[in-house]
Amino acid sequence: MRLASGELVVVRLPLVRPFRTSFTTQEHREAVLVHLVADDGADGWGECVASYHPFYSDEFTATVLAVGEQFLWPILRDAGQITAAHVHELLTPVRGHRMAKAAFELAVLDASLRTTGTSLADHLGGVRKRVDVGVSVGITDTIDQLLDVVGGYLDDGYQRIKLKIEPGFDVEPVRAVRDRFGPEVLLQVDANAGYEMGDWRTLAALDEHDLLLVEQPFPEDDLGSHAALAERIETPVCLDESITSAARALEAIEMGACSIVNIKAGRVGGFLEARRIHDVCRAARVPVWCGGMLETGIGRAANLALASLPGFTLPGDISASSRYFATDLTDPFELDGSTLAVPTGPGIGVTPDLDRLAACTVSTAPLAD
Ligand code: SMG
Ligand code: MG
Repeated sequence: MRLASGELVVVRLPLVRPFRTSFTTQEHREAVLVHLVADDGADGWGECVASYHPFYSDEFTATVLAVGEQFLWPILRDAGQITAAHVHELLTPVRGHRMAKAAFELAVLDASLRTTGTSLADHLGGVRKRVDVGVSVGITDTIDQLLDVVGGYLDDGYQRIKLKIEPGFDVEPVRAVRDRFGPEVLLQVDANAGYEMGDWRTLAALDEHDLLLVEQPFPEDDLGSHAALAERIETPVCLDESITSAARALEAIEMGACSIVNIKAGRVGGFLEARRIHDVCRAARVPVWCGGMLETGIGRAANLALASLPGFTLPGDISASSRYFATDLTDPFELDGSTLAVPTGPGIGVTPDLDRLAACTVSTAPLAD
């Protein structure tokens, strides 16, 4: 297809409760939506996972808008006939900005798959109609508050709980959740790089609580410390921020820095690179699961397609719409047990509700022909 025009729409949706991590507290989700239109009129949507701040990664709303308008859009517009498979390579001259690139690739995928009537899940090689999902629970002021929040999610049906941890909020909350809710709850923790190697004994103290994994304890460029930690603790080490490409995933696995990988298409530059990571991990018998970035229904639909691939054997951070927003941008995603349905319609299978989109829009920047 040949791209003719588009727009970058910044939306802001209040979260139903603030989400505190080791790096910041978020009260709303701000996202750049990439909307692209082909010369035959086909259009597609992609959601950029970047936040309004540069605390999880170096990308944020303003960088996505700038690189999108000034570099990514002109490259794709001027490339003539393209397919989604070309996007990653076409955008390679632009260094970094993987979240912005992923959103453009997703919009191209959505538009082109709508033309052929194929769902993203089928296109990627999905094998499941429903996927197991979990919920990521932010840091709370008190352990009692945490127990209330976790109890509410378990009542909702979630069977896998991820607790955000930071130094000073780790072993005690994990112990409290285990003691209150019992051994059958699938429990894991995410440190968002909040620790250093000197803290390894604290992380080792988590071993007795039978966790599925500990996610990204150390800074993203420090694979060596993750490998050293993995030698010293029993809980499997999972990487999130560190895994930026299939090559990096292979490197981390080969050096023993992780035995489980969190895949976020935005963090790795696109859904096709995410699939390559899935393939690399599957060949190495490393389980993967789909991470989340508080996406609206647009990004969540695409994540569900990714999570339907066979190597995604652990529940993803893909929760129901109600965990995030009073009203989502799309038809709401609703839990059935601890699962969500993989969209079956063409492309990502959802579109923004136009009234809701208008109500959430902060700015719109046209992408001209
Ligand atoms: O989308 O349910 C979700 C949130 C999952 O905890 C989650 N994501 O490091 O894995 C992670 C965090 C990053 C979120 S910061 C916006
Ligand atoms: Mg994480």
